This record gives sequence, structure tokens and C-alpha cells, in this order.
Amino acid sequence: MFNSFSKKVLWLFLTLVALMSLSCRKDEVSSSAYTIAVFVPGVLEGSPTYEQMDRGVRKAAEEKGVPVITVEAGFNQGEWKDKLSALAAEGNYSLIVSSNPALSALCREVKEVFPAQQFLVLDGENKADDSQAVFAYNHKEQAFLAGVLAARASLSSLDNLSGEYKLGLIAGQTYPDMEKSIIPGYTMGMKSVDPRFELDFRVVGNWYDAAKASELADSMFRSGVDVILPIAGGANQGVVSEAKQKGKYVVWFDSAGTEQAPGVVLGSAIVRQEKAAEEMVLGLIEGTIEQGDLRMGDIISGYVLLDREEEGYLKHVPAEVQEKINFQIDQFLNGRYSLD
Ligand code: RBF
Repeated sequence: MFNSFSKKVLWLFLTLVALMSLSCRKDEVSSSAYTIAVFVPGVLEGSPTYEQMDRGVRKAAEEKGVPVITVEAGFNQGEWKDKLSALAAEGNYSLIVSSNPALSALCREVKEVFPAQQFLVLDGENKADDSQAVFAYNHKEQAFLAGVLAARASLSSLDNLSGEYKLGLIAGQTYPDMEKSIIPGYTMGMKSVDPRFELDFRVVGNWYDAAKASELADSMFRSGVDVILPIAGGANQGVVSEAKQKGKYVVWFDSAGTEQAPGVVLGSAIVRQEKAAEEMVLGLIEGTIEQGDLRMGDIISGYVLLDREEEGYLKHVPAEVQEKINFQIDQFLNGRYSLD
């Protein structure tokens, strides 16, 4: 009798253990079934928006226990579509995440061949598109902030200013967003400070050649440009070193950049891409964000801002410039100022 009772207890115990292990396995399967590939159209190092993307995706993935791989597609843009197709063809990744406005069109094309593949494009084209989830930034506002800071710095009490009302922008390449949003926003920003400001715009021709960017910066600083905004990935370093040598100035884009040369890199007009990446990936895993969803980041929503907490900015940008910038940003935040 005792024997048969303990047999029953043992049987119950074993059944419970078996059930528990089954349900554990089920859990493991459901979290490890979701996998993410980060597709970097270029290289991570030196590209602020790509570094932020990778960090944000990895944060979300860690939170959910989801594996991530990162693939660097390199600088040959002619190869990007084949490499993206190859990744989708593997069929191993629930979600492919990438970043830059050119990727929206590529993901659309690849989705036609692999309709089950999910895509998230950060810093993507600012339009709704069934083939992907998109987070797009208001780069016009972002560049406007950079233009205001560059112009105010160039009229300030900083050393070694030319008084020529010339500001620079060095881009890796030209692309629609550069022409339609960034150049107009930067120009509006500087002219809102004083209409005499003129833009000197140059193009490196790629996103890595720091020596070429340095040559361009040299010629611009010699012609009376006081401040340059580099948007050229790894090539940005050439602009910083040239500004350091000549006692001139740089305004940074996309991520906080003053730390690399305080007093030379004066401030940063940034996007909260790490936060956007984390939120979008969590939403896609949880099913609250779907293919076809478009989110916009701008000054009002807090995804586009001038980083006023950077030590290099607080310490080296003259107080009267900071005050005027604070006033202008308040106007934006109160809805009293808009670029449209
Ligand atoms: N930004 C980088 O920092 N590094 C790059 O390698 C890079 N490659 C780009 C390639 C293309 C085709 C386009 C359209 C943009 C690229 N950008 C790159 C720009 C970047 O994605 C973003 O638009 C700008 O940094 C402005 O936020």
C-alpha cells in the first residue's frame, strides 16, 4: 500500500517534471525562433547612425533574448542589393534591420523576391511603404540646428574668426535627402541668424577618404570659412584634424561628437537613432509595430535635437551663443517656429 502510494507520488513528480521541461522547451523555442540581422550599408566604425543602429538593436535583442548578427556590406554600393538578397535568401532572419535613405528602395526590391522577409529601415525614406517598417528623421530640422550653431559661433567671441559670413558642409556623396532636406535646412539655419551667410558645399565622393576631406577643409578654411559641418562617415576625421591645425571649428551631425576634440568640435545636432532602433525592434518583436508602419522623429518628438548636455558644448561655446540657441529651440518646442 505504502509502496503503491510512493509510486504514485513518484509518477506525479515525474509527470510534473516532464511537463515543466516541455513548457521550458516551448519558451526556448519561441524566443530563439526570432533572429535579427543588422545590415550595415558601409562599415560601422566612424558612421554615427550605423553605430547607434547596432547598439539599439542589440539592446532590444538582449532584453528579449534574441540572437543578432551584424553584417558590414562595405562601401561598394553596387554590391549592396546582392548582399541584402543573399541575407534574405538564407531565410534565417525574422527581421533585417538597416539604415540610410537609399535602403528603403533596396529592401522594397528584395521583398518582391522574398515576400516573407521582414525589414526595418531606420533613417529611411519618409513615406509609408508596405514592404517595410520605417523610422524617418526630419533632417531639415536637424540641419537647421547645425546651421544656427555654426552661424552663431562664427559671429561670436571665439578666436580666429574670419568675419566673412562663410560656412561649410562636406558630404560623403550627394543624395536626394542631402539636396532636399540637409542643404536647405542648414542654409535656412545660418540665414535665420544673418542673411549674409553663404554656404560652401563640397563632396568627398565616398564615406571613408579622410585625406580628401582634409584637403577640401583646408581649401575652405583658407577661403574664409569658419565652421564646417561634415556628413561624410569615416572621412569626417580629416575635417576635424584640419580644423585643429588651423584653429577653426566643426559642428557634428547625428551623434554627440565634441569629446573627440573639445573646443574644435563645438556641438552636435543629433538624432536619437539608438532609442529609435531599440523601440522599433521591441515593437516588431512584440507585434505592436508592423510592416508598412512609418514613424517620424523631429524636434517636437525629441528624436532630433541639439545636444545641450555635452561637456564640450557647455564649456567651449560662448554663453551668449548658448542663450540665443536656447531661445530659438524653445520657440520650436512651443510650436512658435516651424520650417514648413
Ligand atoms: N553615413 C555615414 O556616416 N557613413 C556611411 O558610410 C554612409 N553611407 C551612405 C550611403 C548612402 C547611399 C546614403 C544615401 C547615405 C549614407 N550615409 C552614410 C548618410 C547617413 O545615412 C545619414 O543620412 C546622414 O548621416 C544624415 O543623418
